[in-house]
Formats: sequence, C-alpha cells, structure tokens
Amino acid sequence: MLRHFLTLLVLPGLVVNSSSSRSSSEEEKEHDDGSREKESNGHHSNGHGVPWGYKDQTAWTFNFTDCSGKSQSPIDINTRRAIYDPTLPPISLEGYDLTDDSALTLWNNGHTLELILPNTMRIVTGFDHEFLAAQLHFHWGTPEVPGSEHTIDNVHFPAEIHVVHYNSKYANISEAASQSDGLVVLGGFIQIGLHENENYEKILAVITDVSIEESNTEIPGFNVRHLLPNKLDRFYRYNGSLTTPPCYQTVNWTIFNDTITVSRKQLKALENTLKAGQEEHLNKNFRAPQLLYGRHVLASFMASSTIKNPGLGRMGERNQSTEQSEGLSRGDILAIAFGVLFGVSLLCFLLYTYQQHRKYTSITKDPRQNVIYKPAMKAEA
Ligand SMILES: *[C@@H]1O[C@H](CO)[C@@H](O)[C@H](O)[C@H]1NC(C)=O
Ligand SMILES: *[C@@H]1O[C@H](CO)[C@@H](O)[C@H](O)[C@H]1NC(C)=O
Ligand SMILES: *[C@@H]1O[C@H](CO)[C@@H](O)[C@H](O)[C@H]1NC(C)=O
Ligand SMILES: *[C@@H]1O[C@H](CO)[C@@H](O)[C@H](O)[C@H]1NC(C)=O
Ligand SMILES: *[C@@H]1O[C@H](CO)[C@@H](O)[C@H](O)[C@H]1NC(C)=O
Ligand SMILES: CC(=O)N[C@H]1CO[C@H](CO)[C@@H](O)[C@@H]1O
Ligand SMILES: [Zn+2]
Repeated sequence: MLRHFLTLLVLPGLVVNSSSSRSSSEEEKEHDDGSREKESNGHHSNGHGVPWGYKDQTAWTFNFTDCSGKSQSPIDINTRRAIYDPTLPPISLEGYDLTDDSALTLWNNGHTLELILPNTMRIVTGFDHEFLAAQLHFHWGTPEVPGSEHTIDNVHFPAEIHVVHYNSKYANISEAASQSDGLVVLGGFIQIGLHENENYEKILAVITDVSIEESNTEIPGFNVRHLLPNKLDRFYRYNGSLTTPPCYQTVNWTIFNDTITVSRKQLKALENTLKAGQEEHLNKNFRAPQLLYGRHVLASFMASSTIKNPGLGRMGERNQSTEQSEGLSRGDILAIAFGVLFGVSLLCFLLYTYQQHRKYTSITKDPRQNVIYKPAMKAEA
C-alpha cells in the first residue's frame, strides 16, 4: 500500500518526465505499476490513471481540480519575506537508523526514483501528532537545468529530496493523503560538492538496476537520516500540497536551510540513468513554483543577513501580513520609486546636455571661428 500510496501521493516527484507528455500507453504502464506492487491496493496512484506530464503542467488542472487551488506546492521561498517564528518546535526523528538486516525497495515509478520506507521511521516532535514515514523520492533536472522544486529567492538547486510522512492518526498514507492534516514532507536541497556522498551512494550505486520504468530492486537498510542535511534546526515551514497530481492540499511542508552535497558524478547518475516509457529520459521532473495567494512562509531561524544589511528587509523583523504575497513589498516600491526618479533625472540631464551641445555646435559650427581645430571637428561629425 505504501507504494500506491506513494505514487498516489506525494511523490511529488512524479515525473512524468519532462519529455513529452505521457502517452496513454505510458499511463497504462503506470497502472501496471500500481497493480504489480505487492502492497498496492490497486489505486493507481498517480493521477488515478489519468495521464499527466511535466511538459504541460497547466493541463493538470483539467483532471485534477486541486492542482488549481490556492495552497499549491512547490513555491519560491523569498528569504526576505519569510517570517521568523522562534516558537516553531524542532523536528526530531526516530527509527531512521535502519540496519542492514532489513531490506528496502527502490523503484522507478515512471515519475521519480522512490525508496519505500517502513512506518517505524517517524517524526516524533515538531508537529501536533506523530507522522510515520512512507517513502522518499527525488526531483532533478539535467546537467544544464537545475531541477529542485522549491526555489530560494528564485534560484533552483540541482536536485531535491522529499521524505513523505503521514499522520499516525490515519490507517495508512492513502487514507491520510486527502486529509487536511494528513501529510508532512521534509525537503532538502541537493548540491554538487567535492566528495562522493557515501550515504547517497547506498541508493545511487544500484540506480542502473531500476533504469526501466516500474523496475525495482532491494537494498539493505541504512541510516536514512544521513540522506537529510546535517542540521535540521534551520527550516522553512508553509502549508502546501502534493507537487504532483492529484495535488491534494494536505502537506505541511518543511524545507531545510542546510543543504546536502553529492559529487558531480553522483548527480549525473540521478540525471541520466532512469527512463520513463521506452526511451524517454526521466529527468526535469519538477513542477514550476506556484503562487502563494497570501500564504506565509515561516522560518525557524533568523537570517544572518538581517544583522548585516539592516536596510534590506529582514527575515523575522518584517510583519508582512499586510502585504500581498504576490505583490510588491515596501522595499520594492521604494526601489521602483527611486528608479523612476533617477530615470527622469537622467532624461532631464540628457535633454539639457543635448540642448547645450546644440548651442555649442551652433556657436562653433563656423569653422573659421577656430581654424586650428577645424580638422578635428570634421572627424567628429
Ligand atoms: C488504508 O486504510 C483504509 C481504512 O482503514 C482501508 O480501507 C484501505 O484498504 C487501506 N489501504 C491500504 C492500501 O492498505
Ligand atoms: C503544520 O505544523 C505546524 C507545527 O505543528 C502547525 O502549527 C500547523 O498548523 C501545521 N499546518 C497544518 C496545515 O496542519
Ligand atoms: C497552516 O494552516 C494551519 C491550519 O489552517 C494554520 O493554523 C497555520 O497557521 C498555517 N500555517 C502557516 C505557516 O500559515
Ligand atoms: C539559508 O539561509 C540563508 C540566510 O537567510 C540564506 O542566505 C540562504 O539562501 C538559505 N539557503 C537555503 C537553501 O535555504
Ligand atoms: C502582523 O501584524 C498583525 C496585525 O498587527 C498581527 O495580527 C500578526 O500576528 C502579525 N504577524 C506576525 C508574524 O508578527
Ligand atoms: C478522466 C478525465 O477526466 N480525463 C480528462 C482529462 O483532461 C482532458 C482534457 O485535458 C479530458 O479530455 C479528459 O477527458
Ligand atoms: Zn516530491
């Protein structure tokens, strides 16, 4: 059921790949996918059999009405507008340190690379209930196109990991997925570093085994905590959705400020190995940032830039509830006002200079006025 679930849910990663939108045959494959999962209950997850793809994301709303809702994910996180909230409880994880006497299923669901997680892994503090793990998956791009879903000040990271949990008050993820307090996703940005990340290698070393859509393999359990950033105490929090159809607006999002690094070679393995359908490369499986519609993003930490740049808006100090989320901040308006003022001044100055120049030329245009400079003036003309 987890797999189903997964698919169903959050896999936000579902990628239908960038490449073309899925053909109906691909969709059928997805079904197969679901059905072949031992645990699946037959839902087909993604999209319940209705095809969707990353290439035409606006079309999602035709079949999945939630996808046009006002609490969609991912979003751009504007660090200047994030509201510092010192009361956000720290997140603590239990049961993440799996041992190699357990096995985990890794599979290519046609949208993403997904690792099924046991529900003994859980978030014990940070939310009003315990949340149990279901799966984790990734979003990525190509070597040329960074593929994180969330962006920080409009900048994408090369890739993003999502660890999906469901509220322990529900029987399973399928049931929780459509409940307003159903899901918690922990998200981390993946960047390129100098060294191979040995924890990511537990997954990436066998990625070629799942290059074909719907194929799966088993890997020994390991400490899944190590796939997340080192520091979990600095994070952003907002109310959002699954980033794939059916886009249920039931996700309590946590995006960590600390990032994860993998080697360039490891990132390439993620970007270049998987396929969706017969030949389509499974990459660029990220949804575009969605509008905030007045939502706020909280931050568990105060940006250091606050102290350094008191002039530039600071996380934690501004109360933005009066600002329109998609609108202009006071800083932006000031900047525009000054820009316009400067432009007008410049224009006046240019006009003035032009007039002076015309005066000057009319005075000096008689070459006889200064014979010595005559050649130079001709050259200039
Ligand atoms: C999830 O729980 C619901 C309610 O108990 C149940 O009807 C459903 O079959 C379960 N789904 C799976 C996949 O186990
Ligand atoms: C997300 O979790 C925070 C912290 O427990 C809570 O305050 C907030 O209400 C939650 N959001 C939703 C939509 O449940
Ligand atoms: C998220 O939604 C919950 C429940 O509606 C609300 O209490 C909470 O303040 C919201 N969180 C943010 C960051 O807006
Ligand atoms: C982390 O926070 C700092 C300070 O606000 C910010 O400059 C940086 O962009 C953030 N990075 C991420 C990944 O959130
Ligand atoms: C912002 O100001 C409003 C009205 O003064 C207040 O209700 C709200 O709690 C404030 N929000 C923050 C994050 O300080
Ligand atoms: C099952 C279903 O509702 N399918 C619809 C998905 O959206 C397209 C339009 O984009 C419709 O033609 C399908 O009927
Ligand atoms: Zn995702």
